[in-house]
Amino acid sequence: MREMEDIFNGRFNYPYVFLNDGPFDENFMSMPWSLTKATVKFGQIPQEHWSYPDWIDQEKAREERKKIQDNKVMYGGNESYRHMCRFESGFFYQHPIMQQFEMYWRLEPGIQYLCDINYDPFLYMKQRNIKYGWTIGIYELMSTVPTLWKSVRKFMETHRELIPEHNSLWWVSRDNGTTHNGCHFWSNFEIADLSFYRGEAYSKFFDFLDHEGGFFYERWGDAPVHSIAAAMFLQKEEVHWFEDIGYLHPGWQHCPSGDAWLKNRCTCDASDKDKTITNAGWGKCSHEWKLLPDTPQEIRRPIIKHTYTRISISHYNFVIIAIYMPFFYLVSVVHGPNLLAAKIYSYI
Ligand SMILES: Nc1nc2c(ncn2[C@@H]2O[C@H](COP(=O)(O)OP(=O)(O)O)[C@@H](O)[C@H]2O)c(=O)[nH]1
Ligand SMILES: [Mg+2]
Repeated sequence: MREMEDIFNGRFNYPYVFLNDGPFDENFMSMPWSLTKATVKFGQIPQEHWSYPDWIDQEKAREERKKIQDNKVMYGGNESYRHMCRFESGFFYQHPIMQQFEMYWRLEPGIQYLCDINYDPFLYMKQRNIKYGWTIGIYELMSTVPTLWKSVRKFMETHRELIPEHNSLWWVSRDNGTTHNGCHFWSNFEIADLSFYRGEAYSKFFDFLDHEGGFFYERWGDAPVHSIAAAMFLQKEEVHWFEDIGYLHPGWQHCPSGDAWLKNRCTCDASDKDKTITNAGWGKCSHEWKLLPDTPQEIRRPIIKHTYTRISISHYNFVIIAIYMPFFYLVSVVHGPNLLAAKIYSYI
């Protein structure tokens, strides 16, 4: 949060929202006030957004978790991680605090911003009618989503009317929808227009996937769900690669190069092959985005040419949101220092 203030929000003062499945402790809630002048809100997630829907067989879910854990899949045996992924897929934008906001920017523990951001990405998107912004595109661990694409195909067959002809599906499937290549926007960073999630297409899509059960019987992440939805329902011009934003989430970083690196005072090393997403390997997806054909001019959704003064957006229409788990220190003590606990512990 301090970094966010330093590189961007200290000048823009967008409000922060913290959401948690349990109550926040007083100590945690007192911290942000020393870091920001912006409004900070804390919200508890309603139980129905962080629990099993009645069509899920919890015994089967437990057995499947065990199998996935035995196969050493990351977070394979973790039950709360599944609730988190389902919440981030279908409910965060429905939280009562979020109702007043039009757009959001997701923040997570352990991330770093590596360059200054000298303009307002919310307005940048708004002025160009961009619905979804990302920095890192990466391949998925396919063992977490073995049947996701089968479900997506079922949805596509029954909801053709929701899918525009010039979508971005090529980015997630190179064989005309037969298979999923695993490319997804790494959703630990995303700036998006909440109307995308609240609209008919996404709502029906999430509801359909939720009934398929893969959030619990497999380990479907919100990243592939958001990404496939963006690819399916949006045209290329409505999705934007923030190539100029230097960003690190433990594991990978996107480091701008050339003029942007200098101008924005980046601290990262673009040639660091162990961290930087490049045009090869895991990061190939990012660069392949550029190979996606443009939507023909004549059928592009109208690009709204607002000027700053003509759009009546107050700062309070946009929000920076984080979800936080104060109990992970406890987890690390009870279960030993697994990767997740260690990461969260170091953040706390
Ligand atoms: N409140 C709450 N947040 C969680 C829980 N599990 C994960 N999160 C949050 O979900 C986001 C993703 O979790 P993270 O551990 O970073 O997983 P990764 O980025 O997929 O490796 C972070 O914002 C975490 O704080 C949970 O059980 N409760
Ligand atoms: Mg994370």
